[in-house]
Amino acid sequence: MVPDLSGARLYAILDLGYVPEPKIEEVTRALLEGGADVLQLRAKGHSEERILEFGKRTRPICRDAGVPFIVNDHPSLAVELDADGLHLGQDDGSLEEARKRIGPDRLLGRSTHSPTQAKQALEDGFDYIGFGPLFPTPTKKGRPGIGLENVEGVEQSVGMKIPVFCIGGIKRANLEDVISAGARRVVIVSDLLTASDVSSAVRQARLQITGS
Ligand code: TZP
Ligand code: MG
Repeated sequence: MVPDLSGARLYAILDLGYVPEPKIEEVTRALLEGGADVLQLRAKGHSEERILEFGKRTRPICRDAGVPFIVNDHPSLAVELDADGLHLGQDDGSLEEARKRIGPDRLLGRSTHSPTQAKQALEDGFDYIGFGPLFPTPTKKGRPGIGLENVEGVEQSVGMKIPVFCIGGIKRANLEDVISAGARRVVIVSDLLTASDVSSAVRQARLQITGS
């Protein structure tokens, strides 16, 4: 059975662009202690061998905490690490191809950058989507922010069927605006990873999103 993300509100990404390698375990624990509902391992520019090593250090922490562990970009690593899911961008191949490689029991997520792509990902059969970047962000350079105008519409059309995680430039400082625009679930990367106290930053964001 594919893990259930219906209760997930805050999706954290362990992006190694922000986390020094010796701190991988510490930051992973802090994200989970603070209350992240999902954790993705994102290690752009590293070899599969290295990412496997990072995954072996983080996967057990997520398993112990009962938090779904998602691998970005690499189907073979998702299988090797026995991840709960795989996240794919628009250029990372089709759902069918990925499903064949990871089997029926892992989540498949897709990054989407417009309402059309969001609806397509739902039709294709993805289990959840990321929708953004809402605002320009150094974490994903070279992509314009798509703004808040379509958040409500995508929530209504797609979010009723599969989880929609708004992403990109979301910070505790603008979270209220994002939620007011209709977002129910968010991904926050740099604002959490660059906080002086990661777990309290997560706790604060969670409180803003869920009220608890
Ligand atoms: N996909 C769209 S925006 C983004 C990704 C991976 C990065 C979001 O990071 P941040 O630091 O929360 O803006
Ligand atoms: Mg990708």
